[in-house]
Formats: sequence, C-alpha cells, structure tokens
Amino acid sequence: MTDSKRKRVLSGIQPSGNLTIGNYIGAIRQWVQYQDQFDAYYCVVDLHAITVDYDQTALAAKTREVAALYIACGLDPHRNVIFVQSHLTEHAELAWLLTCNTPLGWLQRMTQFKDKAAKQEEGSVSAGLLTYPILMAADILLYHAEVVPVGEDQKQHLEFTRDLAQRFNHRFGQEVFTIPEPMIPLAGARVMGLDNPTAKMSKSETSQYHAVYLLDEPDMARKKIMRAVTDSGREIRFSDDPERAGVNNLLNIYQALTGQSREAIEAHFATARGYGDLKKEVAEIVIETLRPIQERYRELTSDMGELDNLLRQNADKARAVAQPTLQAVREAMGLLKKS
Ligand code: ATP
Ligand code: LTN
Repeated sequence: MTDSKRKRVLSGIQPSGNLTIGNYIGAIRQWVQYQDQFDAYYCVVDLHAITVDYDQTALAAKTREVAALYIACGLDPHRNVIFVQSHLTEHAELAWLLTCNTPLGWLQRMTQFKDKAAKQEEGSVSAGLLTYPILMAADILLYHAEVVPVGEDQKQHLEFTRDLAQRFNHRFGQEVFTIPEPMIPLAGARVMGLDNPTAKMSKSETSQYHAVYLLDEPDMARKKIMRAVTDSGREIRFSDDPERAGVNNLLNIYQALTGQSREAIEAHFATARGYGDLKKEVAEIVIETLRPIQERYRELTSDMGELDNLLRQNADKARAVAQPTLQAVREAMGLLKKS
C-alpha cells in the first residue's frame, strides 16, 4: 500500500517503570499486528514520565529500554517511525499553544489526574500532571494521526484530544487538526493487577507480585502468575462478578495471547482440576510469548550506538511531519512569522 492510502497512527508509552504484559496486550501487540496497514509513529513519551516523582539517574536508560522493547516486540524500525518525544521541541511547543486553548475544568475532571494526584505526596503534585493530557493531545495532533491504538484507560484522554482539536478548529476557523479515533483491543483492553484484580495492572505500581514485566525471567513470571489472587471457587469461566475478577483476568490474558474464543477456552478448562491448572497454562503461554521478545531485546541492546542512531534518524522523520503542523498552528493563532 502507498503512504497516501495508509491511515496515519500514533501512540506512546511512558518510560516510567518496567513494561508489563498489560502494556504489551493493551497497546504494543496491536501496533505490531497492524504495522503493514498503517503509516505509524510510535514515541517513547519521556516528557510525560517526568510529571510524577521519578529518578533522573534512570530516565535515559529507561527511555532506551522502552524504545528497544518496541522493536523487540516486533515493530520494524524501518517501517514504523520509532522516536523519543523530547528529541523534538515541537511537542512541548504545541502543548503550550494548546494549553492556552484548554478550559481548566476539562483538565480537573480527568480520572487519571485524580488517581495519580491522590498517589503523590501532599504538596508535590506538579502542574505538569494536570496538563499531561494537553501534551498527549499535542503528540497526536502534530502528526494528524487518524487512529490511536491504546488500552481502555486512555479512552478519556482520547475524548479530550478530540474535543480540544474540534474547539481549536472552530475557534480559528480552519481545519488545522485532524480528529483522531481511539483503537481499543477487544480482548485485553484492561489487564488487571495480579495481586489486586480490581485495579489496572500498571508499570509504576511497585509491589512485588503485581505485574509480569516483559523482561522477567521465566521463573519469575511463573511465580507471579502462580501467586495471582483468585477466589475460593474452582469453576473456570469468564465472569463479570467482581468476586471472580482474578480468574477472569487470567482468562482474559489467556484469550488475548492465544486468540481463542471464550467458548473454546471454557471448554478447554472444563476438565481442569482447579485454578492451579489455569495458572500453569497461563504462565506457559506468557513465558512463550516473552521468550522471543527477550532474545531480540538482548541482541538489540548489545549495541547501544546502533539504537541511538536509529532513534536520531527516526526523530528526523518525525520532525518532517511535526514541523509543518506546528507552523500551521502558529499561523492560525496569529503569531509573527520567524524571518
Ligand atoms: P504508569 O503506571 O506509569 O501510568 P502504565 O503501565 O499505565 O504506566 P502507560 O505508559 O500509561 O502505562 O500506558 C502505555 C499504554 O499501555 C497505553 O496505551 C495504555 O492504555 C496501555 N496499558 C497500560 N496498562 C494497561 C493495562 N493494564 N491493560 C491494558 N492496556 C494497558
Ligand atoms: N498517556 C498515555 C501515553 C501517551 C500516549 C500519547 C498514548 C502519551 N502520549 C499519544 C497515545 C498517543 C498513557 O498511556 N498513559
């Protein structure tokens, strides 16, 4: 397919911890699946990762790690533009211009802001945590992305982006921005914490048995899954009952990674002796999914110079798209042209 026919997509992940199977199932796996169909831009959103407390001595290494994992998961860096958000000044610049067009109330009602602010120490919530969705909107709108593949937790931020783009286009009387659509997977849109199946699995949650990380050794991955919180029953069926959220979560992970139907999965486990059997099988499929990713990751990170080169070249490709959009925004807003 030629570039002009392919839809433009953009997405990103924060280098804010170890990537989890939630990030893989909810986001990266879709990016890989559809890479032939899309004209794709995937960034490591380091400017988002600094909106909460973080370790400045680890940020650069984490940023490289996430970029290498994108590639290790199967994204071809020659067919997808893989880059680091802060390597382009356009993201922060557009974010400011959009900030001046964002009603404060829209930011204050974002659930991610409320959740994350509640987890920060009192008095240490940054203004950046509040304006975070504006920077995300800038990421998307700079590239005229039509589709944004994300997990379900980002749906509200996508609505925000659409509203903001429409408001801007309306206020300045031009179709400066393309209105993006979210793309949320049918299976695995919200992987839950293994130690607490009523909360989203999250890479910044540090409790030991919360999440399987993409770089966990097989033994560690198995241990975490075998310890996953379930209930006192034994029937292995999909269910909306909050009491059974643990088993449902394991089944969802299994479904997302095997691609089988719910009926086939329930039939498969009908003769199981208990949740232990389900956990063993989930552990095996997770380990087998991670094995090739980890091998490729080790190869890639044996030459950091090569990875850095790739990121630099891809940032240049990204800039070629972002710069004209920013120029159009500056003009629409009436800023004096740079001579
Ligand atoms: P943090 O804990 O730092 O907020 P996170 O694990 O929530 O991190 P993000 O960087 O915020 O990860 O999200 C990256 C992508 O992964 C987004 O598309 C998000 O929707 C998706 N994602 C994150 N967690 C899950 C999950 N538990 N299930 C499905 N998708 C997820
Ligand atoms: N806020 C997103 C990460 C993110 C993103 C983006 C996702 C930043 N910029 C642009 C899609 C498109 C999150 O997952 N927490």
